[in-house]
Order: sequence, then structure tokens, then C-alpha cells
Amino acid sequence: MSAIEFLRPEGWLDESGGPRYVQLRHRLESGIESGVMPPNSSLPPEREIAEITELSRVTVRKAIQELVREGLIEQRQGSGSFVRERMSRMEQSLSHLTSFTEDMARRGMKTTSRWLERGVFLATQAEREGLDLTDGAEIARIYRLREAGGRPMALERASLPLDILPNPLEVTTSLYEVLGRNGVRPVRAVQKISAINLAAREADLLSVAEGAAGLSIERTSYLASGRVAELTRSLYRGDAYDFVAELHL
Ligand code: 16G
Repeated sequence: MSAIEFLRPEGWLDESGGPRYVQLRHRLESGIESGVMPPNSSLPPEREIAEITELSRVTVRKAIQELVREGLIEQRQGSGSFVRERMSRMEQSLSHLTSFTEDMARRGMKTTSRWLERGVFLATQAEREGLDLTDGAEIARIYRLREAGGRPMALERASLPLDILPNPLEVTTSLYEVLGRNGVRPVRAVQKISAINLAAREADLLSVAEGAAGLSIERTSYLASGRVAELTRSLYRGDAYDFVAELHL
């Protein structure tokens, strides 16, 4: 059955059934739950929904806005409304210094990366300060969209001193695996986590709506000698992750 057939008003729209936008919202919710409108499918345009249900466009818009707020539907600029893919949230421990690849492997998921930048660059001021480098220093920088089980999870930009990672092209899957092989895997890290709203470009790469909630995590990691080995900023989809810390007295 097509979405528009499913929305024919016979059988669900009822004069005495309460506010009409609420009835339409429930109908759309059941269409999403039953799979008539599967994840990533587009919703029929407002105009068509209004025609078939004989409801006003204002009523249709109100029902859709509520589903957007609930996170069931997302609006993509210029291309309409889509059923959102629902993520099962993941828990990540805040007490173990693990890599993304290891975290996902533990859940039986394969990781892939889309490379956005990978090479040797002149360090920015923030990188020089964070990595304790002098003016004019070069660094290895890798910027990637990290996917697990084919789904975008995080955007991650890592900067490392060149003597820690002389050849960034060596990193094809796991950065920590390469560092481990070269005897420079960090042993300690400090993370700062903040809530953000994802800007248009980042939201687009992560397949969420502009302004969607995200988590920004800055990790500074250290070698046993105390030297800074890595400065990484990760932007996680807010709907994908729970970070869990264990506390002891
Ligand atoms: C994690 C780390 C990141 C590290 C990466 C290495 C957080 C917030 N960040 O994503 O700092 O660079 O793992 O992963 O956990 P890889 O070895 O799979 O490339």
C-alpha cells in the first residue's frame, strides 16, 4: 500500500475523534511503525495529504511539525519531509581509553570511514597550543566521517605531531592500531564533552537535520612519558550515543 492510500480518511478520521491534527499525527505514526512509510522514504507533499484527507494545509503542517519534534520525521531543505531512520543508542564507557574501531568491534559492528582530509599540514594556533609545538610546525591531520554498520556516527578530526604519525596515509582503518604498531599508542586521555547543535554541513554529513543535537568531544591523549600524542575533536550524532561513567567513592 502506498503512503497516500494509507492516508485515505475512511476508517480513521472521525468527526468526534478529537483534534484533527492529532488524528492525522496518529495515522502517520502508525504508518511509520507498521512500515508503510519505511525509514528514509519521503512523505507525500503537504498539498497531497491535505487533498486526500480533506484537511487544511495548516492542520497537515501542524501534525507534521509535531512528528518533527518527536524525531520521527526530518525536514530536508528543498526536498521535503522524510521518515527518520531510528538508531539504537550505543553506550560508551568513559573510563577506558579505547578506539572507535575497538568500540564498534565489541558490538559486532564493522567500521568504515569516509575521508574528508588526510595529510601533513601547517599547524593552526590551536593545534600548536594543544600539541605543545612551536611556530611553523607541521602536523599530521586526519578528518573522517566514521560509520558503523553502514550508518554515519561521528565526524572526527585528529591532529598529531609528525614524529608520532609521520605518514598519515598509513591510517586506513584504525589510527590507534597504527600508533600501537609504531609503539606510540596513548595510555591516558582527557576528554571534554559539550552539547552542540549541528551546523548545516556537519548535519548533512551525519544525515541528520540542520540544528539537530550533537555531542562535541575533545580528546587530548598522552604517551606514558606525559607527552601529548593526539588532539581530536569528534562530533557525535546526539541520537546515537550515551556516554557512561562509573564513579567510585
Ligand atoms: C575515538 C576517540 C578518538 C580516537 C579514535 C581512534 C572518542 C571521543 N574519540 O573515536 O580520539 O582518535 O577513537 O579510533 O572516543 P580508530 O583507532 O578507530 O581510528
